[in-house]
Amino acid sequence: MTKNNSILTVIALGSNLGNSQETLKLALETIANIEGITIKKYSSFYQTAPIGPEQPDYINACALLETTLEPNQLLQTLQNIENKFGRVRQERWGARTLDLDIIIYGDLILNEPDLIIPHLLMNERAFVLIPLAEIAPDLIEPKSGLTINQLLAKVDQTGVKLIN
Ligand code: A4P
Ligand code: MG
Repeated sequence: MTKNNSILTVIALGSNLGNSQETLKLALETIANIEGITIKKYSSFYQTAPIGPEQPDYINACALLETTLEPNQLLQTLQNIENKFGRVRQERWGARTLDLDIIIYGDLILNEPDLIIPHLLMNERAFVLIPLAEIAPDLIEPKSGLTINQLLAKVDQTGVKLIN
């Protein structure tokens, strides 16, 4: 917890349809303008091989936020932004113009039908852990108690390339 009861939070950004780099930039600007959210840091953009059905490569990034929004308010806010960017939900894990996931919310562990925090698959996904290690290597993932760098050491890091 930091001042004003704001919570240190991580979100992951992904896109693999349209101009994905532009989409992520605009999404970060949109998030930065939301009352109750401050972006502390954001990572470089990475080109990543798709996990799931055959589809184009993704552009992925992570951002470290401070927020006074409750987890469900934050989810709703991020979903509104996804919708604004023209996201149409089709097949699970399929291609999308913008995907915004809550990865970590302070030390909260939450298991609700529509919101699981920390993100269920973050510890297996190099496309989340590599960008996150760039901005918050020593942050602790509350379920495992391990740092991002420790989690990263356990995953296959192939298929994730830094974009210059
Ligand atoms: N939901 C539950 N927990 C969360 C959370 N922590 N953050 C619920 C955000 N949403 C959460 O998500 C489905 C529902 O998950 C939401 O309605 C919310 O209530 P969605 O975004 O509509 O659908 P999805 O993203 O297709 O499903 P899912 O299971 O969230 O997929 P992922 O895990 O987001 O994976 N490969 C690469 N290289 N890079 C990627 O970014 N992304 C995916 C999507 C697959 N392969 C990828 C990438
Ligand atoms: Mg999602």
